[in-house]
Amino acid sequence: MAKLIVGALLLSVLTGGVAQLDMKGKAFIFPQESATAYVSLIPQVKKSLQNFTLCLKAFTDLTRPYSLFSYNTKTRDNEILLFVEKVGEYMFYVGNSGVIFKAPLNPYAPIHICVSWESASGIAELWLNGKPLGRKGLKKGYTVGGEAKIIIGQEQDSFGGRFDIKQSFVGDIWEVAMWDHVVPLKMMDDGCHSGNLINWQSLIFKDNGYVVTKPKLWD
Ligand SMILES: *[C@@H]1O[C@H](CO)[C@@H](O)[C@H](O)[C@H]1NC(C)=O
Ligand SMILES: [Ca+2]
Repeated sequence: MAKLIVGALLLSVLTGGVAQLDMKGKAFIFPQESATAYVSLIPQVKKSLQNFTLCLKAFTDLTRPYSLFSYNTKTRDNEILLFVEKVGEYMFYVGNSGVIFKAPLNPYAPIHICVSWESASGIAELWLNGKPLGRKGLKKGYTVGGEAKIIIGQEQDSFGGRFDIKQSFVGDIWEVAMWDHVVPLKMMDDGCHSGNLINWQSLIFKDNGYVVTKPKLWD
């Protein structure tokens, strides 16, 4: 009973169409190319980051560039960005610096992508579909700002806006998770939903424009 009351309070406190839902088994569909459809993800805790891990699953048949995950602060564009430049080329940005990870071409299959970054060494490690694509270094010693807008479906060039239709995502995204530490990516084979910053099973988000939630098509 006490739990129910707390739940009701929580729902009423979340304003402006923000929802907190268990998205297990579900996916966001971005069904049409647009500069208006996106989902804002709200982290469970706001904090600056010296280390983080980010995982998500996606399916698209786009061959032009598109954004998978866009994290901006008020002062810094591309604070964290996962961006596909072209089929098989994954750009990963921290603090507006980017490195590229190249994957074997396999264009029309769902992807499970995980990336971790550690400030102390600057090392970024990216895994695609359970296989490492190597390690690169960027922004050694940097701290990622905590007051962020986190957006999937569009790529931000300002704080929560300036979207480019030609970088929009069209397709499905599901099981987004983010941690404030480096998680060994070998462990991420399946079930990567419960990050302590973004937790797919207790997702705090707001969808905007033409975004549809449906049962996921792929594991
Ligand atoms: C980040 O990771 C390093 C180890 O690489 C650790 O020493 C440091 O305390 C971590 N920072 C935070 C804020 O957790
Ligand atoms: Ca940008």
